[in-house]
Amino acid sequence: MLKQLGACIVARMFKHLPSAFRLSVVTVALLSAGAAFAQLGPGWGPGYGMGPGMMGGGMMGWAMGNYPVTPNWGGKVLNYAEAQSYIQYGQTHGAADAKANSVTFTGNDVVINLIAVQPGFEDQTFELHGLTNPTIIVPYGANVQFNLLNMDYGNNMEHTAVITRTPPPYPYMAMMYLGPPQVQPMPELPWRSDGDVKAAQYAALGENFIANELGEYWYVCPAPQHAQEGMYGKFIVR
Ligand SMILES: [Cu+2]
Repeated sequence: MLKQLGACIVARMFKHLPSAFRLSVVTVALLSAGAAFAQLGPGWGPGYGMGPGMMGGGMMGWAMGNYPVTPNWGGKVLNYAEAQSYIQYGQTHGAADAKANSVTFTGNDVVINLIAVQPGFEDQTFELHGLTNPTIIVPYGANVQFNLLNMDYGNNMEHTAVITRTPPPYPYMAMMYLGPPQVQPMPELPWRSDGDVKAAQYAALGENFIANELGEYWYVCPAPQHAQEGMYGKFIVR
């Protein structure tokens, strides 16, 4: 199991994020230790936190309803310029290999600025470094800041990512099939506020863990039908 970190490490990792994104990170629970639950950062409203009901991989908290991002949605809201800054930051961290469709990280501190359905890319995909659903490779023992920005638009276009040992293919209701997640799952991120990408606001979240178990995982969007349609990529700790 990938070990999740406490608040002090999360705070330390904030320095790697664009300033607009820093407050969005969820201070996650020590899942493997069964420890006390998440402290939620400023601006977190009820209903979007991670409660004891989700302990042990329960996925009951997923159905948040259909909604575009609003300033009060419970996570971080980025404007278009901030979203671009987030993407660019992601493209300057990790080494992309387009041929292998992979992004390899080195060092102890890894920041992954993943995007759900970046404009110009296909529906039901993740992007990083301009690659679609790339294999993400992190070193064993690294502190991983795993961020997600949802740039998709439209009803039922909430997305999130869970890290699991369960390989594809995934059924329509992937969430019922994935088993306990390796990292405490983030809530679903609502779709952007506007069809116009430059006028829109975007939902962003992040979580933090230590990649303290070698092996092959998958990052998967558990929203109904998304993983079935290919919204996943490989995640390797080596
Ligand atoms: Cu999705």
